[in-house]
Amino acid sequence: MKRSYPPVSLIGAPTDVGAGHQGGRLGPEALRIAGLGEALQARGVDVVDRGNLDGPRNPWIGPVEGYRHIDEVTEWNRLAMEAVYAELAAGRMPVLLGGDHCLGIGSVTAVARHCRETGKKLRLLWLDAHADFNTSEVTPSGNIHGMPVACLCGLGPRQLTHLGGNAPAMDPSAVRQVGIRSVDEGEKRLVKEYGLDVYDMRYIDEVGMKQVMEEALAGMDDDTHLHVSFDVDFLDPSVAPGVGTTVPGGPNYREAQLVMEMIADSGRMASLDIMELNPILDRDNMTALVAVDLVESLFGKSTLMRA
Ligand code: 4U7
Ligand code: MN
Ligand code: MN
Ligand code: MN
Repeated sequence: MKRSYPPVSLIGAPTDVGAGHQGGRLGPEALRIAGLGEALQARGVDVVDRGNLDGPRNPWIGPVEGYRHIDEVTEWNRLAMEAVYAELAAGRMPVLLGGDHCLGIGSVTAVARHCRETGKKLRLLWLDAHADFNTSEVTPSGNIHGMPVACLCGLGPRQLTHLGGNAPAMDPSAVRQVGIRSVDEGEKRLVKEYGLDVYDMRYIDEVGMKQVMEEALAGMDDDTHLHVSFDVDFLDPSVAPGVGTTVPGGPNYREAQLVMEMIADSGRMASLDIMELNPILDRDNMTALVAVDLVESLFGKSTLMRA
């Protein structure tokens, strides 16, 4: 089916304050150079590039009480939240270009507020090698890009769990995680305790990506706002080496395309993050180019001839 999409706003968030490698702050520019805006225009999408948010620089110091750069992380997320919320309120689809995945806190907090105000049901699809459900007590690194899902569900420092006001952004029951293959020991306990719906690589191997996506996208209706948070390390490092935290054994190019095509077919995606691209660790911008290919599929590009 040919769909029409709401107008899209690209928002660059050039920071790596939440990560353990520097270079993610170059991600938005690499995605632009790979032709993200033009690719969406070619799909018939009306695109405006809002440029980059301007937050604090990366102080590049170690963790303090289990968190690295928490004040800088908070400020970047406040900026991201405001920018994403403004686009949603204007009836546009925000596409947040990371930057590291700590920015998912601000992005999804804005989406949750928008859902509350419009009576929509939030569904969060987290495409990642990692569960990003660490806390200061269990994190092996102190890096806050390993904590955004926990913060969104109310587990974490108050300045991040309550970024949007007086309550956490969402309930764990709205989360679906696909591609997971690296979860730390203490994190695993929390993921189980909070009942996250995790489609890990073992399950993907056993039942196939088609069934996984049918399950992960099940139960949405006309009133569902689907937010896709795409951590590029979701992909197998052979197709996407340009990330700080590669984990072998991820979805290959074709499996990832199927994921995006099935999201497009659902017709529910209303906001998107593209996170964790690190051009310093990439080769010839190949990871950014793959990300752009996948985003084209998210907006309905498909080679399918049999439908
Ligand atoms: B990403 C890690 F220990 N779990 O917390 C941690 F393995 O946003 C990695 O998914 C987190 O890329 C990766 O530091 C965060 C580590
Ligand atoms: Mn992540
Ligand atoms: Mn990851
Ligand atoms: Mn990462």
